Amino acid sequence: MQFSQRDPRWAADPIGSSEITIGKAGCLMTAVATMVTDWGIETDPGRLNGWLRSHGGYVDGALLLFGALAGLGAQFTDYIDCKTVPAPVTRMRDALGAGNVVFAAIDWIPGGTVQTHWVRVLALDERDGQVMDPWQMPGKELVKLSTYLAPDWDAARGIFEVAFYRKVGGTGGAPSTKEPGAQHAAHQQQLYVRTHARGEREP
Ligand SMILES: [Ca+2]
Repeated sequence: MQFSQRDPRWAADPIGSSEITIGKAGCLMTAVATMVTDWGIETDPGRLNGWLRSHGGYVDGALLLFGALAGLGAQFTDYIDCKTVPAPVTRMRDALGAGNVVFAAIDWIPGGTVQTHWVRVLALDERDGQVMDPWQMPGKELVKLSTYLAPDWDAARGIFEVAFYRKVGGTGGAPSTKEPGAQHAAHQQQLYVRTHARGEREP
């Protein structure tokens, strides 16, 4: 499934209880909507936003809680901060191969300060990949990862954060040996997207 955060059906809707719109800053929520849809829940970014609003899915108005999707059949399994280390490309590929879903934060103006923007990774190799980019206009969401890579960057350099999801009750592969322990997982459930607006700068 592909969705654009700028689709006029929901672009002007406020995220959660905030005044920030999906069209401006709803990249991750829109990408998440494609996962939930692919895993059998009939929804779209507008409806998912409403569900999250009424099910504790947002922190501070507009920040998406990674762990909030369990009620829709998507278990948040891990978050990797790779702003200062190479992104775990092999692990991401393995997760995709096992039928899991991977979201990545990229720098939408590649180089310098990171302008965080979330996309869903569909395929990945060392140099490039295919992503579902919610910023693109409706019908144009499938783009190359290299859209967001500076000329001297590979995939490991151009991905700054990664979130992994597994289908609840699905057959998406055996648990990884890198699977976080229970305590770690509980901590991860509290993680949310701190930089929520495309165009905003990191603190
Ligand atoms: Ca930048």
